[in-house]
Amino acid sequence: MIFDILTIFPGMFHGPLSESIVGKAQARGLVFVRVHNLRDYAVDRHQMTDDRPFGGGEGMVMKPEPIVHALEAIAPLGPPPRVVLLSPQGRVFEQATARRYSGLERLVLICGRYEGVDERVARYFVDEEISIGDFILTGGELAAMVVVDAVTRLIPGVLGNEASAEAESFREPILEHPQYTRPQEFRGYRVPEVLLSGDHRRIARWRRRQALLRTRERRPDLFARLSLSEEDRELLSRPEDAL
Ligand code: JA5
Repeated sequence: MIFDILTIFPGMFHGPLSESIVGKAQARGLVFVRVHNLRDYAVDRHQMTDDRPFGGGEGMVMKPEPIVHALEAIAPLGPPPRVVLLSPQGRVFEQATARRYSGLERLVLICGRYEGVDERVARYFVDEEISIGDFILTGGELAAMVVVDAVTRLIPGVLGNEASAEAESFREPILEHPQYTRPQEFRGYRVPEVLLSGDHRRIARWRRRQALLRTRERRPDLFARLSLSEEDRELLSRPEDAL
């Protein structure tokens, strides 16, 4: 998988994508992340990548020429890519999007800055516009890194467990139960007794109840769509010590 990233801040990518799983995937030749400086494709002698908005208003807009020249320059450097623009105006990126991208040979990620990108780029030179969530960043760079990370871990061979990435798509949309490890007591806080009991049926029921409770509390949107079994309803209606 080849990622081509278009940005005016190429330095932002050097640390995060050389570390951890993405770094290892690059070292193993499973993914290639190439970062291109949009300033190198600017058309004027000041290498301007932004300009004032037609119609007036606050801030600056990214000029179309550097982006489109960069797209044309990198086009021959691999198979035909899918071209994605990161912006707060995009459709929300979710796990299904990551799964779809992981099947591609090549993805171009354009990082917007300032108040936005000239709309002609979004309309005529981009395949899709995506957002990583309902919050505003100072630019698309961190969002592009999120996309690279989420997609890379789904590429066969990267995690070493092909089956687990596949299994994620069939998993129930519910939050995970809480996890604990040693020591049994930390600063006076004890691990729930049930997890030390060795009673695997009881542990499974406790975990299911915790997962349901925290999903109801933290993600009512997910909880509303769960189809609860008879046992689930019973777990939720029962006090914890009656499990
Ligand atoms: C670009 C001044 O979620 C994806 C995002 C891309 C992007 C965001 S959030 N903000 C900006 C930006 O803000 O240029």
